Amino acid sequence: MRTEQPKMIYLKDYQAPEYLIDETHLTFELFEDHTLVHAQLVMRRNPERGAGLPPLALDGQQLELLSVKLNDLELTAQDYQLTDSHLTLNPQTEQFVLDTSVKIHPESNTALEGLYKSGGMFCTQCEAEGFRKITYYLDRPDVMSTFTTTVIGDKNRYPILLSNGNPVGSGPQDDGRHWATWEDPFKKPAYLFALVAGDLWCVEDTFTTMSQREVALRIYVEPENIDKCQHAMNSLKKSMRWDEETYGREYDLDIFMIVAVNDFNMGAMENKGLNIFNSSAVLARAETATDAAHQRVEAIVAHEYFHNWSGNRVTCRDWFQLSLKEGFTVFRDAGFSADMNSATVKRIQDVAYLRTHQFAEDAGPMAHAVRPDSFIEISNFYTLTVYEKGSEVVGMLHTLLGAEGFRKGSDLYFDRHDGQAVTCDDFIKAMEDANGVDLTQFKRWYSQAGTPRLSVSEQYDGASQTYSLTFSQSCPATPGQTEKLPFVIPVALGLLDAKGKELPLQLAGESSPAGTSRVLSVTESQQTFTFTGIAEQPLPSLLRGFSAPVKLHFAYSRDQLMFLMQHDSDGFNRWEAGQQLAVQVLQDLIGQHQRGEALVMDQRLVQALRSVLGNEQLDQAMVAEMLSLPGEAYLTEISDVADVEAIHAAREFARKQLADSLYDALWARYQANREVSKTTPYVPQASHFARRALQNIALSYLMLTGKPEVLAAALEQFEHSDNMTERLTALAVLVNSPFEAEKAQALASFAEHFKDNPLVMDQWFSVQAGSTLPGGLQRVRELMEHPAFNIKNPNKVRALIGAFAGQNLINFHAADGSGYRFLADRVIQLNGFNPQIASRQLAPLTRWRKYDSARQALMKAELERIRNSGELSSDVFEVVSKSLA
Ligand code: B3K
Ligand code: ZN
Repeated sequence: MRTEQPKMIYLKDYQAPEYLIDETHLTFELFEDHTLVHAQLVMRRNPERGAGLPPLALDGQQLELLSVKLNDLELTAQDYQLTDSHLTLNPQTEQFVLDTSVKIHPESNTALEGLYKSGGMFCTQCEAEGFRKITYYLDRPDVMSTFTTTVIGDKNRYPILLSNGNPVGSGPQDDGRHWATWEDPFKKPAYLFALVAGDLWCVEDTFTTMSQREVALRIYVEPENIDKCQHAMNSLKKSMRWDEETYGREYDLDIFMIVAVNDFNMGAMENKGLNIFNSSAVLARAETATDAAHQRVEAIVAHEYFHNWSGNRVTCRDWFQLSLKEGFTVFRDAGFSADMNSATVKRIQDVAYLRTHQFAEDAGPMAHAVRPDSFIEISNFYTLTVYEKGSEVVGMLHTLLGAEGFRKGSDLYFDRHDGQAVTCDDFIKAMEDANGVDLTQFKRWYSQAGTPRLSVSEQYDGASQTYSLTFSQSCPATPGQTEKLPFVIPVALGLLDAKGKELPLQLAGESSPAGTSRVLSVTESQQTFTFTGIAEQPLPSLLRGFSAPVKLHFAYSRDQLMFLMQHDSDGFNRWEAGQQLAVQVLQDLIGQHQRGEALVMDQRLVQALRSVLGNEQLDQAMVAEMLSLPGEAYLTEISDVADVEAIHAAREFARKQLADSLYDALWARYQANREVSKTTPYVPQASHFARRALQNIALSYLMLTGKPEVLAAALEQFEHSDNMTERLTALAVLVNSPFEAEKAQALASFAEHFKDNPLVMDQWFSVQAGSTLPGGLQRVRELMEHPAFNIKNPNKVRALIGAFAGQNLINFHAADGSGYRFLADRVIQLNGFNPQIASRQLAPLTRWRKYDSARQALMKAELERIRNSGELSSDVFEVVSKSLA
């Protein structure tokens, strides 16, 4: 908790550190009621900062200082200053050795930052600024040191003692305790430090790198989870190979370890050689984890592994540069997932997520640039903008430079900056130098917040056989940024003739056509491109593969969208045409609902989806994606004022219409796929994911008809599936159905069967929290009393409270404000023990400007109540104060 008003920190104030740390030697003595940390730091004046020996201010929070020695001489209280955030002393020489001993309390650390206990295990989370809760240090990423770590603990409780690097020694002590020493030869910032101690089992494997070095691979888990590690291990080996083949990056240490912990604030952490994971991002097997969970494990294992180069070997100079490692690493893991599964489906899912959630962030009070220029609490900046939009920015470079040019740039970046802490500008500079291009204007993507709008108009001239596209770009004001300069927007496009064939693309001034799909670079506020040799009025397929994170506007008719759905050679754009058609149709229905009219749906949507459903050639995962209507959150994001009831009513009406009209086709595909599922053993691979995705979306439509044969099918799937993907969907459709007896029975039997598996119980909570039937808040309140719920566990908070506020819009936005009050109460409660989770859960309330004036007033009142609720963490303080500003 803070004692004074939190301060804003600015990028423009960055200065290199006054002192450097070359070596860090740590000893941890673990006890049940405290831990002792002895640190020996080999330090020197930073030559970059010139002559003189200014005071040395070490970061440190919640530490009880026991002793300080400078060059072996014990200091007394007159020799240093101690505040609740710093230890300041005066070095006498350019080089010196500093020894400190502190006492800390991991056993009562509920914020899950620094050293803490999860169940019976000690673990750490230091990014971004958690290391200062372990020992006094220069806790900033541009201070890089080698580390030697000795851990001492009770042999029975903590048979496994781990830290970063390679193991160099271990042994028993006389007192029933034992020790282990680890040495990490690669210089790293303190945020990559990790320690684990516990009673853990491990799954072992090896990987031979491209230069034929053998690396030991270990995944450590609590004994009961030892049967759920194979998928993560397979994912790890695939990631290691892929990074060698795609980026030329080889692993460096002799051992790579992953540890699964149950209490973790986010997905996982890339600590050098010792990744610590939320158990939800490691454990997966057919019976307990869905296909989506399997894919998430694969992606997160890859992401954290890829950080070994993009983040660890080359790290960030300061936290404003966070996207340097995160945006790039998300881009890398997306490429990996695309290669392992269906690339088009991966792109569709990423874009749907970005447009729903990142665009909303970019339009709200917390909007910030990919490289922010100020923050109060860095923990609040692990955002969709830094991660997902940051990845889109790297993706645009890939589009503009081409795969080969991009690889030249990444090679140069890694070679030039290995072992350094650098900036986004350094990354761009490497791309420029490797390709001989000037990316000055492109860099605006790093500094300007907000989602650009790109409007496109066309002009066809039959006489000269020319076709022109005029692009106009603009970007809305965001907090602290009113004027925006034009971005570089890569627009991948094609032109279709009346038969759906792609036309050769030749721009005015070019001597011959260059392909049928190409990338235009839009760099001005308004810019026209003219194609020649166009014999008939074409239909443009714009922004293929979503080549830039913008809101595209082109006045497509519904018939044109149906045409693109059928004929576009770009799979992403076929899906996108269907989404745009659905948006238009849903917006009609929303209007009708608002005017109190009877709802009448444009049957072209039915017709379009009928043909998708009948297309046996199409990848079944694509069919499933195309059958999914835009979500309520996306419909909210694209509304000026979101009418929660109208959006929900319109979408549910459309779903029911589709279910009734397409019943036979849905039923046929459902049954065909369920038959295959019944007789095929579960394999986590794309073709199986695709079959189950179509089967499950078909079931959720079919259930809306309320027919007895569908209820029977749902019950059969629920009872007899051998995997969680089918079982959980069956449970979800029952939970959202009017069949009260069957629902109650299914929920009870599921809970009885899985009561000892916390990750499965999280899914049980989420399915109920997401039910849009009336009475949602009451159900959530009751579930908070369930023995499997625990508000101290972040996964439980996300599964119940997060799912309710983020996914159950009709219940959360109840007109009486009860949902808002409930969430504010939880935020106030969480603020008291886990500020990071409190601040994350706040997000739905920050979007108050999207709603009608009555809801705005209710949401603001809750934000004000939080603001006045007593002592706020800097995390919650920043979000609340920016939201109300
Ligand atoms: N780098 C970590 C995130 C740390 C979050 C700190 N509040 C996980 C990741 O992006 O790989
Ligand atoms: Zn990351």
